[in-house]
Amino acid sequence: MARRDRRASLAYHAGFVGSSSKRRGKSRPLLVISNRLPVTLQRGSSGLERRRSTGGLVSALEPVLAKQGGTWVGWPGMKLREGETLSKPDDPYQMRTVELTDNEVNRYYHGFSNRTLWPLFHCMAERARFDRRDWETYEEVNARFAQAAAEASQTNGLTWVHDYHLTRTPLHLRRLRPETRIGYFLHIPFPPYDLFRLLPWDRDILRGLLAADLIGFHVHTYARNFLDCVELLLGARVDRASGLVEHGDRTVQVGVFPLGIDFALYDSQARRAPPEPHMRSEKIVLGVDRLDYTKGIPERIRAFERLLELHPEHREKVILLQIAVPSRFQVAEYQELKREIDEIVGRVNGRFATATWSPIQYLYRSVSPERLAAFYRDADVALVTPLRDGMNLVAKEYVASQVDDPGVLVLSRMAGAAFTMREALLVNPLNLDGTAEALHTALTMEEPARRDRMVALRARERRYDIDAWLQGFLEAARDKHAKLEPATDSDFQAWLGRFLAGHHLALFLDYDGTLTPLRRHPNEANLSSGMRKAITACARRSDTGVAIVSGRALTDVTKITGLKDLIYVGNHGLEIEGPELEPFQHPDLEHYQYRLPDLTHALESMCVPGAWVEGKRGSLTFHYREADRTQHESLAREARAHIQDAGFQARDAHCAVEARPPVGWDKGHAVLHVLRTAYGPSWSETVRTIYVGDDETDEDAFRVLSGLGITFRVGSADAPTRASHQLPNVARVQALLEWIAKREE
Ligand code: GDG
Repeated sequence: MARRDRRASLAYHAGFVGSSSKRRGKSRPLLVISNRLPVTLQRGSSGLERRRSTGGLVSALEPVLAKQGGTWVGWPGMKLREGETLSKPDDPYQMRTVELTDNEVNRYYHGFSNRTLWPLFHCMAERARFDRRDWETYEEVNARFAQAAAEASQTNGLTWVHDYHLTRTPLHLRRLRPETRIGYFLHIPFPPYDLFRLLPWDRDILRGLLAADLIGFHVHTYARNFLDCVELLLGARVDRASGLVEHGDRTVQVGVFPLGIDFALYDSQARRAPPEPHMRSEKIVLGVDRLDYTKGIPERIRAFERLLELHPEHREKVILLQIAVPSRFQVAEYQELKREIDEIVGRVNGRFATATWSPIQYLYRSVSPERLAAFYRDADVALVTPLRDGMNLVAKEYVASQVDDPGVLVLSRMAGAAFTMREALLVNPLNLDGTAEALHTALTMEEPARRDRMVALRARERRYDIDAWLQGFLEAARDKHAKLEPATDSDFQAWLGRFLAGHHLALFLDYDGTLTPLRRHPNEANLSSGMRKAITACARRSDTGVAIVSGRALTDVTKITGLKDLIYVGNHGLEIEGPELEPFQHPDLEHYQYRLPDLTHALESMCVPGAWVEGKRGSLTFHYREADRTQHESLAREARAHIQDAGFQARDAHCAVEARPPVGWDKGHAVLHVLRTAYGPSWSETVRTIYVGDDETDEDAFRVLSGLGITFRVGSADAPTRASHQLPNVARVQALLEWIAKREE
């Protein structure tokens, strides 16, 4: 075999990012977070015993950390007793445990991870269970992983979060360590938009992931699905060519990094492994999987049965050796699957077995790496037929182990591996006849043809091995300059062109944080001349009405904006004024005005330097932006308590707490009031509505306009929002207004 043949090239790696396959330079310590640690603990007679965990993620990452060093944060699989530790002095990297209660294991791991995300992400929606309590526990546990990582994190290294169990961890970590570099890699498929949106927490998962700086997938299809979801569900701007997402005020990279294996290790293990006594004179078709319904084991056995029906010449000459490693046995479906496989194996063996031959050998256990190496090396065919699989490492390990007479790989086209392993015989795992025929082709293929295919497969896997994957990801993660070009007129045209065509526009604009950046003191937040011009140009159009909507008192927002002929909404909607509009004042405002002095007094008495009270008619805001950061939380807590004691509603704003009369009237009510009074009760038929705002209080307007208008949330996109679109900053708001002002009549 042309073992040193490096000519076979692979354009595939030139994905969105991470196209390099250069060897690693100076290595930095890594912080890896995954659900499971690479070792699983068992308590035996001699105390704690460590076993290597089985599964693709550990196979991929263990060699990386073993060579590079660093810290691995994860769950050890059981509860440790007082004084017990997992680590040993000669471990090449540190392990830090996250402990879980039985309830958490049930709801976070068996529940949300394995009964919700796992089936849904593998496009098996009918198997997915949606349970709010599972989700809540998942959220809590994800936050705990982030906390453990923050405690362990090195200052200069990358924190690398792995897999579907921890989709919310990047967001929790970002809150704890705003400046840290976060990478995320998903080991399973990412489903298409139409399936993903079945998840009641779809947006939360996306926001959780987008808190990372770099999000990696195995293949382009998954990355494309993810970008579709981000665009359609979060209204974020995406650039598919460069794999960039504008998520609020941050740019996130999305990359394709097909995982490779430690090729040299599998190659050398195969050369060293002693012959396996299980291997007999018959040809061997090998299957190796965790026992999982995604792996297509029943279908595989039926396809093998079909081979024996269609091509009886293989009877007594071939056996299927299926190794199935026990997995997730607490989940009922896995027990059911185990029963189903037992039955099919029994039936097929019963149907075809002779005195000296049984067609299927089924090992329901894990085998040692040495034995696995021998099985891989000596199998004539590897039958790898998952119904869906993120990548599938077994296919790659088999190829790396073909050091003698080359075998043939029969591979499901539904595995991520099929995107690159083109020289395998690719099959549809649900088409039993097709798989049986491919198996027949594999078993009867002449040696030169087998060799040609295997040479190409091996060359690619040797070149794009685990080191290349690691290097590609780390290089991309270090790139701090990836930035999406700001939104342009063509983006605005795409979002709004058809929506606005031929209609009058009611444009609602929040003031602070939307039309001006937030300043130390509200008095300093003046409109720039460019913004002033843009608003004026919008208002000048006969088909556009502009309203400024603010939490400031009406007189204050009118004065600081200083533009005539606009509608002004002050005090979060409690006061409204505008040309040709009957002035509005909420009837309860007077009543609450009399209750303000006591509250003002109470809040002023707790003002430390940098904190102050802004009085308004019937409401007030307690500001603490300029106070020492360490005091922020306690100031907010104390202010909320005072506000509630005084009978007002407390709402958090940017470094401020607002005291609002509890009258069930907010910016959303005010927007509807303006629309109805200015445009009549059928306003939704004649007017198009756009609302642009940056904070929590604007969510009330986003909520009432959902389905009725187009809404933009400005700034950070980490908090949940009802807005249909995102804008990163005030400059883009201005660009949007400029486009609105000059749009076609
Ligand atoms: C997830 C994704 C993706 C299996 N049986 C034994 C054994 N194994 C090892 C194999 C291989 C690993 O387990 C299985 O990896 P896969 O990739 O096939 O599948 P998942 O566990 O589902 O992994 C998958 C992977 O993550 C990585 O991103 O490829 O798509 O689902 O390494 O060798 N190892 C030993 N004895 C066994 O009996 N020693």
